[in-house]
Amino acid sequence: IVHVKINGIPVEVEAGTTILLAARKAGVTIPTLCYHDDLKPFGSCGLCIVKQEGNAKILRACATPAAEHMSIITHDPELYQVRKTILEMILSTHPSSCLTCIRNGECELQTLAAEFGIREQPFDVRLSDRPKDTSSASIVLDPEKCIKCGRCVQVCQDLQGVFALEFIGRGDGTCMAPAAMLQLEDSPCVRCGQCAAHCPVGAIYEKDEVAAFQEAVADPEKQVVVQIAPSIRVGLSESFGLPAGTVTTGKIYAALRRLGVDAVHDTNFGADLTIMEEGSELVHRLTKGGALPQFTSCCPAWVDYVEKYYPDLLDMVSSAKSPMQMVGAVEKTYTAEKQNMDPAKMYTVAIMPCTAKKYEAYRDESMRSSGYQDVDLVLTTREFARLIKATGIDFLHLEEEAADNPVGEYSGAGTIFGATGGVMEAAVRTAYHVVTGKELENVEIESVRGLDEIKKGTVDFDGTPVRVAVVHGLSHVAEVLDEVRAARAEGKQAPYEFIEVMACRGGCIAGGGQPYGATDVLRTKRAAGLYSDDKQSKVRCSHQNESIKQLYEEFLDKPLSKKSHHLLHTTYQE
Ligand code: HC1
Ligand code: SF4
Repeated sequence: IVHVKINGIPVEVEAGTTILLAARKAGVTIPTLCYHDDLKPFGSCGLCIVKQEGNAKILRACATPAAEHMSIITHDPELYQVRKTILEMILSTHPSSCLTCIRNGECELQTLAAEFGIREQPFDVRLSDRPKDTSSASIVLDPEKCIKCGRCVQVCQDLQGVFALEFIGRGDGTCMAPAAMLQLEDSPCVRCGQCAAHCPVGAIYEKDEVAAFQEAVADPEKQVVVQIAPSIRVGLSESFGLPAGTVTTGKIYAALRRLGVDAVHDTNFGADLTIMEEGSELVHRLTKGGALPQFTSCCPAWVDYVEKYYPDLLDMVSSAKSPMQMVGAVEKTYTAEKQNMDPAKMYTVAIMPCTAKKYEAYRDESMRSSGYQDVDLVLTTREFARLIKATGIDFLHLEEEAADNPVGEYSGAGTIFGATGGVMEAAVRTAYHVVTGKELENVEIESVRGLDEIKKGTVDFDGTPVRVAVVHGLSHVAEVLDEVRAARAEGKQAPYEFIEVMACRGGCIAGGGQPYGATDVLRTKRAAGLYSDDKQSKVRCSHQNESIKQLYEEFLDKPLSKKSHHLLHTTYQE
């Protein structure tokens, strides 16, 4: 423990805590642009400078540990002026197109410029002449807006271990781009969108497809059917000023109807269906043979990553499609048939917390298993929030509504898919039943919950131990994959039967398309929202979902049937 004073306010912090975090504890915010709780201090923006009483040295609060008896001054007229000049210099290489920027109203630079009362640009403006990179189906890179804070590079290299982005050039001409100035689409980018979620300005952002949604709804020839992902119900609330973790499922359904859609569905139904298929696949591999461990397959950035970096392990990835794609395929076949809709006129939309889902929907022929594009359009949570606001819907005061069945019914197991460990927990609830014929007494599997990077455990299936691992954040995924690869090279099985992988830290609740500002505090609150929703559900296991049972009885026959394989499974590309 060290004792410091921040502007005269005494605080105690653990040894090693930075001045920036000590100041937060004292209730003092020091401005920053490059700093982010998820990342190592980078020190590129210089805004967090502070003074130490009795010492002329200026310190960077983000990178300097608080030392015993330090007395820090965070704000005075001189620091104010230096910070203002830094901001003015940043603005001298930044366009003033705030009104037309995707981050208008949600930009960290804009907020600081407003707080510091910057009314003119005292320096000559020099803008980057590098063109926008629109090659990716998921994200857009706009070098003109880049403030060179380095967050995206750190996210991509350190959190995700992908190295799609790096610093290119020097001085004024520096920008963040793929090596050799490749286009994003030709780079190793796996479209996770974490760079966009961490960018403080509008230099990297989701591909905005709100207009396509509006056109579809206005088209009398189209029947618009919308599904919402598990983590939308807990993420969207923040865009409307509600506390993190607030679940707004019923209001989201109501908002969709106000937007004019023809049917409201839930990806959670697809999550239950995925569990039936993926769980049966696991049981098949365990009992009849097949590559083990089996990896989950619902996260498209993870699938992209394993295809690009570990193609030798692709046979271990479950062939089950993601819940989103399963829902799309079911909507254009079973639902169309049942509800007398013409699949050719159906326009299927998925609201997702994820930028990679935009790519997944178009990735290959297997995503057209209904005979049509199974999912026509993917909007991220942020796009969805803008759409609701632009349509003048008073979201906070909407009466809750229900989804349209059958693709609106789901179990609590489907809901928790959105948090790291949730797919594993859901799978165990059902696989236990498939293997033993019994129901789990306690369906809450605490060992796979929480933000530990790699969670391991053994589940007892009535005498048969099943070793599981859960990993999130692609750089940690690489650690597990290296272990699996090394075991295979020795002709052995790594010590797991089933591994859940999510590309983003925390899982989909902190996906690249969720509201800005995710930190571990927020991730924990968002996950808690999903777990409490599960706790309140009457049905908590996928195999107990009546609409799923009916789908098999009326249409698919059984998990892994020929029809299930055709509609609900896919193959991977080396
Ligand atoms: Fe996810 Fe999934 S949980 S991948 O994180 O399996 O995006 O929320 O929709 O498809 O169900 C995302 C979330 C989501 C799928 C499900
Ligand atoms: Fe890197 Fe993910 Fe951004 Fe691609 S989307 S550049 S992989 S952080």
